[in-house]
Amino acid sequence: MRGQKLLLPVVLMSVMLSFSTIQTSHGHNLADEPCTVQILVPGLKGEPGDKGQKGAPGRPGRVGPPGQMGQTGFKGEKGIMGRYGKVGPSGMKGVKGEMGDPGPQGPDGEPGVPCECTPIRNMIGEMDIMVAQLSSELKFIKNAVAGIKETESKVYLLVKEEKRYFDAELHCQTRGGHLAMPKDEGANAAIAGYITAAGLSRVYIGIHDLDQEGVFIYVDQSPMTTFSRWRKGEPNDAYDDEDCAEMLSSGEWTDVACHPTMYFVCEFDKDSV
Ligand SMILES: [Ca+2]
Ligand SMILES: [Ca+2]
Repeated sequence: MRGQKLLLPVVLMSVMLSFSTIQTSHGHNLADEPCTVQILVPGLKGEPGDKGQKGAPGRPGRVGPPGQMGQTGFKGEKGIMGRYGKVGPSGMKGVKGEMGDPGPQGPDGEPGVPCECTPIRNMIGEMDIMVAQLSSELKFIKNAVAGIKETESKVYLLVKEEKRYFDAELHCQTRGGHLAMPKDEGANAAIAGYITAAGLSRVYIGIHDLDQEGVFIYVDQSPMTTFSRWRKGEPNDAYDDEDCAEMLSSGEWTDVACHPTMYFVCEFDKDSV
């Protein structure tokens, strides 16, 4: 650029000098001039040259301003259906429908795995015990319903379960009573009638001499006073092994061993029944 700027004044100077030289040439002889200055004068215009080759395409022009909105054209054809939209919110719960038909039976299941059976066996064992107790209670109630004998103050129950003396007393105690303890003729007769009515010949009653041989007392530890119904020749403590007592259907008593099992009669106070 600097070169171009310097070139312009040089050319102007040359033109001015050329102009003065031309003026001079009209008025004076050039050879007469004492100071000769070599002046460059442009030549005549030459012949037009050949047409040059086509130049490279120019750079793209700047983007023009936006055009005005065109007129509304004809309505286009219907486009293709768009994509489905998002799933909407859940609707209200519908009314319950009617029950369907039962389905077909499913296939058999696979065989089960062995279980930890000990706890289950224990449970079953406990349940067996409970069932046995309930059965016993039920039998007791059946007996009671079948026909309880009673006096003014006592209720007697014939238990048709063969038990040893101690077990028989325990059985009566767990139901709030004792083996029957006839302490007067009325009670003795009631029990005897019960045995006869049941078609039995003997039952345990609550009399023994376990604490002191030959001294019979009632099973509730009360002493035997004036009343007794020993059969003739009894008590005889046969074989030195008869410390308990039974009542025969006649109402008589005999001392017998305590370990044989037989039916028995319980008694309960009416006040506690
Ligand atoms: Ca005895
Ligand atoms: Ca005897």
